[in-house]
Amino acid sequence: MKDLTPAKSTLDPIEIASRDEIQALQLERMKWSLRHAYDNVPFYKNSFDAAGVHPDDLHALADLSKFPFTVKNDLRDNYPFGLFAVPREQVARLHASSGTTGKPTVVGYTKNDLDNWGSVVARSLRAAGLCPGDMLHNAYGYGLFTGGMGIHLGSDYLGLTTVPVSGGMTPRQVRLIGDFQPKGITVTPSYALSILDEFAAQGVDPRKSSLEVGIFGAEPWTNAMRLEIEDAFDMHAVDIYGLSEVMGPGVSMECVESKDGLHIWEDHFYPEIINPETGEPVADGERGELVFTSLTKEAFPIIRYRTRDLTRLLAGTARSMRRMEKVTGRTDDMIILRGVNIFPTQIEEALMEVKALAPHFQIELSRPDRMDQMRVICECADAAMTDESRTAAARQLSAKVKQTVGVSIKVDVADVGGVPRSEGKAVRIVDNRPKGQ
Ligand code: DLL
Repeated sequence: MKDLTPAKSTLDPIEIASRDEIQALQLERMKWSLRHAYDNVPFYKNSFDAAGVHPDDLHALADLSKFPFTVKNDLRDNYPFGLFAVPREQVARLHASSGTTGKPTVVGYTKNDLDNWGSVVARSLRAAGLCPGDMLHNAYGYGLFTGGMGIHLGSDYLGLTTVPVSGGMTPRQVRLIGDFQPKGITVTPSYALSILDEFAAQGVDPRKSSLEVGIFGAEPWTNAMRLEIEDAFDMHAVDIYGLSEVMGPGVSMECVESKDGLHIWEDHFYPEIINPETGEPVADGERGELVFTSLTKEAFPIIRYRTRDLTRLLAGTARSMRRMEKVTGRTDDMIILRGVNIFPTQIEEALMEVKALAPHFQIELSRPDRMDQMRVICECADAAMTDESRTAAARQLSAKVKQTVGVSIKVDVADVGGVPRSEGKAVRIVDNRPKGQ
C-alpha cells in the first residue's frame, strides 16, 4: 500500500491548532449556537425554560452539561420542519431518514451549512489521502440519505473528479472501477463486500484495481474487517462517521497515516460522552454514549443530541482535535441474550477468524420455549465446501463466540450467496421474537 499521508501544508490551520485555540473557538461558537436555537426554535426555548437554564448561563464549555438533551423522538414530534431555526425559504437542502420505523426525521441545511458540510467532508477525504485532481468512486446511496450527496459535496469542495455512481447495480460498479481507474471509493463496508464478490464473479483481481483507499462508514465495522478489506483490495481502509441529525458523513474521520480512531471536527461539532443510564457526562477515555452539539449550523441547530452510539473520547494524534474510538455498537443494536449483552460487531470479529467462512452474516433472534435464541447465518467462503467442513466451521464459530462473548449460539452455514447482500447499510439483526413480552 502506498503512503498517502497528506502534506501538513494542505491541512486547514484549525486541524493542527493548539487545544487552547480550539476551545476558545468552541466556546464562542457554542454561545452563538445555544442562543440561535433558543431564539428561533420554540422546542429549545421550552426545553431550556423547563430545565431552568438560559443561553447566558454558559460561561465555560463544561456548562453545557446544564442544558437538556435532545433525542430522536423530539425530531419525530416536530415533523417535518418544527426544529428549523430559519424560515423554510432559506433552507437550501432537505435530507431525511427512511422512516421504516414510524415517521421519518427531517433535517435541513442553509447555503452556509452546505458550505460547512462540504468543508468538513473535504477535510475527511483529504485525511484519507485524496488530493485535488484524484478520482473518487462514490457508491453511497444518493437521495434523502445523507451519504451519497454529503460525500459528493465534499468531493466537489476538495476538487476531486467525482463519479456519482450511488449504490446498486453491482456488476456496473466493478466495470466502472476498471474503466475509470478511481483512486478512492466511498461505500458502506457491507456493500464493499458485495462489490468484492462481484470482482471474483467477473474474474477480475481486486488487488490489481486502481483503488488505493476505501472510505467506509454509515454502519459499524471492525478492525478485523479492515484487515480483510485492505488485504483483498491491497488498499487502505479508513473509517468515516456521521449522522443526519448532526450533519451527515464527515462529523469525524480516521486519518490514513494513523488509523487509530476518528478525529472529530470539533470546530463544528462538540462531543460529550455520557453514562447512558444516568445521563451524567463521563471523563475522556471512559466509554459511554456519544452526544453532539452543533456549533455552526443555521437551519437545524442541534443541542446535546443523544446519538445512541457507544464509544469513548481520546486525545488527538495526527490532528489536534480529539478522537472517538471506532463505534462498535449502538444502544439500539445491543442484543441481550440470556442476560449477556452482545453487539453484532462481536459476531463479525469472531467470524473473521474462521477462514472457511465468508464475511457475510445475519443474526436471527427467536424465542422457542420462552428462551431467547440467537442463530447466526453465515456462508461458506468456497462453493465446493463439503458438509463435514461446514459443520466444522459452524462449530468453530460458535466456540469462538462462546469463548469471547460467553453465550451459546446456533450457527448455520449457507451456500455461497445465501446471506442477503447489502447495497447500503446491512440489516444485521432479524428479530423474530414475539413482540411485547
Ligand atoms: O449514516 C451518515 C454517513 C453516511 C456516515 C456515509 C458515514 C458515511 P444516518 O443514516 O443518519 O447517517 O445514520 C447515522 O449510522 O448514528 C451510527 O449508528 C451509524 N454510523 C455512521 N457512521 C458510522 C461508522 C449516516 N463509521 C448512524 N461506524 C450513526 C459505526 C456508524 N457506525
